[in-house]
Amino acid sequence: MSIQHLPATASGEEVAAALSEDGVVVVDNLISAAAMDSVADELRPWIDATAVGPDDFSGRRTRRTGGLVGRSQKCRELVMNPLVLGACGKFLSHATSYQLHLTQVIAIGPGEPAQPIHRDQWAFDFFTFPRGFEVQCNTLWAMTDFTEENGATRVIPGSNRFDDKLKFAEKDTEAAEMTKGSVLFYSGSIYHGGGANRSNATRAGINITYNLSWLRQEENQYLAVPLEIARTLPVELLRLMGYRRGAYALGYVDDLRDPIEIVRPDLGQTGLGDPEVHKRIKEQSAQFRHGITQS
Ligand SMILES: O=C(O)CCC(=O)C(=O)O
Ligand SMILES: [Fe+2]
Repeated sequence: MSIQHLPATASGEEVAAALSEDGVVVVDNLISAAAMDSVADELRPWIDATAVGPDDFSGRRTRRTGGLVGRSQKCRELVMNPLVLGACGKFLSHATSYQLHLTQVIAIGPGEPAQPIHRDQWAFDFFTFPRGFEVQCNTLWAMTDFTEENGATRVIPGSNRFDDKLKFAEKDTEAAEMTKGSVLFYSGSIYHGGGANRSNATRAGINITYNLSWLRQEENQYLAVPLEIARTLPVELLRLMGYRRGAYALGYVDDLRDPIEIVRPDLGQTGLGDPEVHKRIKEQSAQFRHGITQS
């Protein structure tokens, strides 16, 4: 099976359908190479200041630079890209809401061996989620071209339906080759890993991932993005960062206040999350009441 490619004109539904089917899909040239170069210019000082990884999984010749919402205006636009949010909204629609899971430049330097093949959802303490129950929707934006030689992500299309905790080698996988400005979408359930970089240049991508709001975020957005910066961000982005209740009782502050009120006191009682989430929370509240009166 080979990796499907969709054009930038694809809809969120089409991306989500491909993800449900294969666990992986590339959207070609979602932004132009020139636009991606300007994102890279903004990130350069942060990447240059990042140390290489401490172990084989993070990569001893790989730099992982996070905190991108706080550090980069242009990355905020990638986080909020309408096609990405459309795809995540559909793919994770079984939950009350989803949230930003992590933001990270992954810059794989020359000579880095292949990363072990894994499922990203193993981050949740290796819990085995039911087959077909998706907890993550991931993007990896190509900052450089991704080629077999320079360490394009290795994936096993269709492995979203495999058993859990399997072991694979590089030969079982295929390279997700794509041009700068393209985006690799992949589920938390797909077996994959960063490729070996056998070239003499760095392969860089921006990993922006989203997960169900009832799970913990990999990157702590509340602490990674200083409150003074958070207060300047669009409300939709704040909600995505986790400043809202993730379900009826998740993430409230003191007297059942919605967390967005702490960042934006001006929103007061109107800040109860976006209307769709608020509707679902009200439904949950009714379910709780119903459950209690039945018992
Ligand atoms: O950089 C890549 O191509 C993928 C990295 C990855 O899968 C990870 O760090 O979890
Ligand atoms: Fe991964």
